[in-house]
Amino acid sequence: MANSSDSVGMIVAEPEPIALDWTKTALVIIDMQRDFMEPGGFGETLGNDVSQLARAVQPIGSVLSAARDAGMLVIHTREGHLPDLSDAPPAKVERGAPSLRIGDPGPMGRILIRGEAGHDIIPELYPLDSEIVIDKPGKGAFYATEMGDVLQKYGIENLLVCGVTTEVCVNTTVREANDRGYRCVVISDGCASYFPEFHEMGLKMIKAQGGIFGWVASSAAVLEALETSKTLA
Ligand code: TIU
Repeated sequence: MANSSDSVGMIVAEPEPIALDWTKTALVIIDMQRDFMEPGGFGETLGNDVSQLARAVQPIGSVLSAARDAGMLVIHTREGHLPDLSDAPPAKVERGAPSLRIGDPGPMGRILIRGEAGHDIIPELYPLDSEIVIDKPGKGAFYATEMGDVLQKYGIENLLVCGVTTEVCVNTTVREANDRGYRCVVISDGCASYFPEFHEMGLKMIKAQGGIFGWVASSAAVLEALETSKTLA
């Protein structure tokens, strides 16, 4: 991002196109962890078909690669809890009838516990040492984390948001971010849900009413905007 002339991109989005200054934009990748993506993790203990989420990996990978090339701030989040569960509300741990509860030993280590294999990000999207990783105990990336301080420190005003799941951690994070004044562009094919219909409705909820929580754009549209602003430089 050498020149100011290459720092603004126009993304074809819904409900309307949006111009973003890339120097004030972060790519936020939500919870692309083995616990949600692979058999034997938290997602599967809740009764979900984890294969539903695989479709988001390639689109996220392509945007991640372009963001790295552009020098954009990249933030990865991970949902999980301390080994002593002191940050896990009983109301969350005791919820429902999962096959294993948060903290129980599973095939990828203790379910949804920081430091365990299942808590880690999938190899395809693994963070570089230079990238920021936010550990969060809740569904939203702002609650009980340093997210707000990090965005302020880097002068970020816009978020490109992707990850899993569309209607849970992606939506919660976008709602938190929207209330804090960030423009959120959600990457439609870079998100996925265990329930395809919730994915569709989760995206619709964001872009309805003139973009009540933000914008929705495809990974191709984001890549095109990045590429076009580079060639205009
Ligand atoms: N269960 C489900 O759909 N999602 C979560 O519990 N966490 C995230 O979305 N990351």
